[in-house]
Amino acid sequence: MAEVVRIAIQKSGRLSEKSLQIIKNCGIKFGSDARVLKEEASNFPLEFLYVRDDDIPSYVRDGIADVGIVGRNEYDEQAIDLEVLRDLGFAKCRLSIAVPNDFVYQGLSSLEGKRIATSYPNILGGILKARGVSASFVQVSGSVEITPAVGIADAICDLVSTGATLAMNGLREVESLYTSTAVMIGRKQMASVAKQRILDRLMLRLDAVMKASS
Ligand code: PRT
Ligand code: ZN
Repeated sequence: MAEVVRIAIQKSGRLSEKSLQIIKNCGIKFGSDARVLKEEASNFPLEFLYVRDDDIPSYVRDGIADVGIVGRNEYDEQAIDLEVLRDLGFAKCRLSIAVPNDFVYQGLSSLEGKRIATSYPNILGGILKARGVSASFVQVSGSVEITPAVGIADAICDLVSTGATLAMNGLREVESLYTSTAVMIGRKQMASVAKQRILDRLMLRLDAVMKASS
């Protein structure tokens, strides 16, 4: 059987459309029917796996996929040792600290001893540790913005793009800690020489597409 490179792409979410578009712009043809979970391109040895973004780093690590497109935030949070092959530039957002409007914020030290709700305890923990601040984390996987209002956190650390969600929940962004964009990740060593050659061809096209749009 001829070798193919498998790429894991978010099935449905903020990364999906642009991930597919960038591959299409490489001249690669495929159906991208949202109901299928796996499909093969018709004119390039590339196979698509449509999965949840959270699963992409471990799928690549375990060899279920060869490469994947995921937010840098998700990749860094999982701390799985892979290679960032390309920064794709889309899905830009920042990971920020936000506090209720009446919270007196004078820098990260104001978080000392506070409860911070976040879905990114590893990234946040690393940053606070480096800055000598100790706080406790309330780990939530969604609706982080409501936690101060319901009394389970003093502040939050979440992704922000427009800031509208924070404003709607009576929160104020006080510090941006980290910025993220979509990245293409892969293992440090491809599973075979044939796969590496296919990936090299894909990267050539991708670089041309990114250069043309910059
Ligand atoms: O179902 P699945 O697990 O695959 O998807 P998901 O719900 O976990 O992820 P999804 O699709 O919401 O986000 C995928 C990736 O998009 C994230 O990992 C980020 O890399 C990137 N991204 C870019 C964002 C945002 N912008 C963003 N604004 N991810 C989430 N948000 C959320 C944020 O958490 C907050 O709730 O949007 C809200 C804030 O938006 P604004 O515009 O009101 O500031
Ligand atoms: Zn997810």
